[in-house]
Amino acid sequence: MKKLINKIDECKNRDELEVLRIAVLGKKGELAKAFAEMKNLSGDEKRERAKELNDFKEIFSAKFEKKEVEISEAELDEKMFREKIDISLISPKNELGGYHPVVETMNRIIEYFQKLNFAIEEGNMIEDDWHNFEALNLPKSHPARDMQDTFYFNDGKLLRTHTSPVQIRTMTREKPPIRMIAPGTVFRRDFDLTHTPMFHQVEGLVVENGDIVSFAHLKYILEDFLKYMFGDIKVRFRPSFFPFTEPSAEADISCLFCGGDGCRVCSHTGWLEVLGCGMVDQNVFKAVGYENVSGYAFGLGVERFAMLIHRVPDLRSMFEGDLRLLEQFKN
Ligand code: 2U9
Repeated sequence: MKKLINKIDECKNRDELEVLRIAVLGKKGELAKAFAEMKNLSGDEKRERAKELNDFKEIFSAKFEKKEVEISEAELDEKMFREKIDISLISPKNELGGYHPVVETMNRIIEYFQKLNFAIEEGNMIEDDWHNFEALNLPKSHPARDMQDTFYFNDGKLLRTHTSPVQIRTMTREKPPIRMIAPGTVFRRDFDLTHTPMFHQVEGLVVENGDIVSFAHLKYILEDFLKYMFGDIKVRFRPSFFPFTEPSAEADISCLFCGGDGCRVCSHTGWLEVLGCGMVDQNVFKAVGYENVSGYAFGLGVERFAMLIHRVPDLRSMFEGDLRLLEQFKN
């Protein structure tokens, strides 16, 4: 029986220990057998043997329990070691994205006007004929209204061709003074080297009661804005025409590529056209029910700004999502 006690030390894990427990203390185990064999002994011998066996059971059990704890602890240690997390390992590189150049440019434009207290109005991409054309003094005969130039839905609604309907809605909702910009997506049936069917605009509108807003205000703000966007450049205003402004002008900046000497990009003029503007046509004010007011408005294409700022030559690269381009704009 002593040998059985030594066998406890030979057990290397829980399973071996359990096998031993059943072999010794189990119903058909060594101890049960030894007790059964006692029936042939005489009274005194029986008592002595019973004490011997009970002592054995106590010693065996005590040692067995101790071993059980030892094995549990060893197993836990081993598990902890096996499942250890090495917090000193260098983690895989986490690639961060960045703003698309169009978004980044849009944000920079918004930032300029926000500092001057212009409100930002978004409006809807689906518009009706009145807000997109009629109220903006675009006659029924105007080519922009043609199916060739505008995306129409079957119910007569359309995808806005500029963000101007946002200004119309703001004016019909609010009274002057108004100082706002409308940044957003616009749609035109145009697709070639310099036009895409979807692009982004920022338009601005300032309206005051009475005859106090002049072309000088418009010139001052836009020149300051263009210098903020493009840095150290010259700005010039050329007479132009838009149905919704009178008088109208286009603003040019000195060519970013040749500094004004003339190159292929500026068609050897030394100037790049960057935005349109003008005093809001009184017919537009009439359409929204404004009387005795004055105001100026302007509009620009965000993709064109982004291309000029980043010296990207091809408009289509703004829409392709090519990582070789985009990865240069990571933060
Ligand atoms: C209202 C009154 C007037 C917005 C204006 C332009 C001139 C202009 C073009 C720039 C490049 C469109 O993206 S582009 O093709 N825009 O030249 N936009 S004045 O005039 C308004 C707008 C709303 C109520």
